[in-house]
Amino acid sequence: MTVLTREQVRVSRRISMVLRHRPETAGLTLDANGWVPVADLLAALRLSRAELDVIVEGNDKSRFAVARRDDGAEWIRASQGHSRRVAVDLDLPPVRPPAVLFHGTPEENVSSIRRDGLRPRSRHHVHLSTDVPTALVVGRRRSAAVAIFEVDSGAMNDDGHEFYRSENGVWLAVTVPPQYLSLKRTNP
Ligand code: HQG
Repeated sequence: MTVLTREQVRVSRRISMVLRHRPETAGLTLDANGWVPVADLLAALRLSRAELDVIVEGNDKSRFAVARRDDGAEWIRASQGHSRRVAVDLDLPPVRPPAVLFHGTPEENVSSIRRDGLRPRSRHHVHLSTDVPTALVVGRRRSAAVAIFEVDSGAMNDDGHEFYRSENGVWLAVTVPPQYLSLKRTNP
């Protein structure tokens, strides 16, 4: 995997913004499952195919997926993270999750999460990590003081709550009710 330059990271962020949150700012419309033709994205963002390929392949979290359709046309979408304001159904099958998953969040959210559980907020899903280091990275995007919740995903799934796994390995659930959450550690 190549490390992206600062300019490529900037373009990658712009692609995330367009494919997850605001396609209309690039004059694009996502299909029902979040895909747009690669050719349309390239034209809208004035990118070359080679530039896009570097960004898709060098992206640190494989945020974008490219798929070829029967007619040969290639389409691209963000694998997860869409805003609720964008009507996208990723059409992922429910999958049995690992026994536990983790969620990193700023400490200031702890009491509210203990009371209400994890909510998707502005996105379609709550995002969960398979390990504590990844959850710490997610939490640190927002605060230096991070709390880690452990999710009893096995029990939650046994009780009928569905889980999905995005193409880039992020675990997704619609909500996590408080009874499945335990605070793992604060300020590690
Ligand atoms: C919090 C990035 C108070 C939640 C990451 C989080 C991830 C509550 C924030 C992906 C709450 C929402 C998603 C409640 C949830 N009370 N706070 N009841 N329920 N929260 O950004 O998980 O780099 O929508 O803990 O790596 O931080 O963009 O979710 O702090 O995978 O690809 O509300 O985004 O991926 O924030 O991050 P977000 P997230 P990318």
